[in-house]
Amino acid sequence: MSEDTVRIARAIEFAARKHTTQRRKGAASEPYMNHLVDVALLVAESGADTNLIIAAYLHDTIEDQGVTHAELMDAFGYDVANLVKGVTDDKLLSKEERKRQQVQHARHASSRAKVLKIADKVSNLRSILASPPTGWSTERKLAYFDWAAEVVSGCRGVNPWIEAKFDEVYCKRVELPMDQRKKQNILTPFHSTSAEALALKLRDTGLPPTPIPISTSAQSISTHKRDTSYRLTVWERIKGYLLFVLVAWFIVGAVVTALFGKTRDSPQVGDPCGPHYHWILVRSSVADLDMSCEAD
Ligand SMILES: [Mn+2]
Repeated sequence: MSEDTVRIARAIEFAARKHTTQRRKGAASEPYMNHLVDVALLVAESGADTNLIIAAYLHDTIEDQGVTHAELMDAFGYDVANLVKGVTDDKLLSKEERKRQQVQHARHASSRAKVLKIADKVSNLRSILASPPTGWSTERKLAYFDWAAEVVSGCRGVNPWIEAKFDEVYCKRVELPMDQRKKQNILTPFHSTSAEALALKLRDTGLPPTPIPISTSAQSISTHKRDTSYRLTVWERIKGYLLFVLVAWFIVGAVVTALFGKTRDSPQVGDPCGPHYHWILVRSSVADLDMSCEAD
């Protein structure tokens, strides 16, 4: 058995022991180890070296279990200890400040730490979808997705395969319960991300050997045509209003005729109430005027 295999097995054992009592925040309260295995598998599939796979199993030991850099260095060497340190938040800072710093630090991390960072975010987003922490509203989940995307944006350009994995899970946030308008706002920026582009990203890396089927949600997003059923143009609105006024006019007219039309006699010539009578009055007054002119 190669030395690398033994070191990886040792890292799994170390992580399992350190995180024994820790559980994921999600409703399923999965053992924390599930997250570490998830991250390590992603990192391994992305084509990582042994030390990076080991670091993936250990990536939360300093942050969550108080393991020291020195302890990791003794057990797994300087490179692994540094990789873990590179993805560890300063717990003395406030939660908000830590989140802000993650975005900043991600940009300056080493290429390998960036891969680990992205894998960590992929696993976290998957967990939020599969077993969300109790009490988290859709808004809060979406905020986490967007913050994760911000961190990952500083890590891009190092490994297309892991980046495609992130994009794939990030797209799935439209499956969270939300109204149609919100969904529309979310989908809009993704028109440029096609399923083909995702497939190419995955294919270009050559890993894993068989093409990964892109999730139906990613396909539905990429092939999504903007739903314009409720987005009318100005002209369509004007036509709608005009039609409404016309129909309303006829209805009101019909109602008025039905109510008053038959009780009122049609005006006749000579009828003092009809329009012809007024016309006769006007004509006679004009005739009077002419006559008075002739008199002059
Ligand atoms: Mn983690």
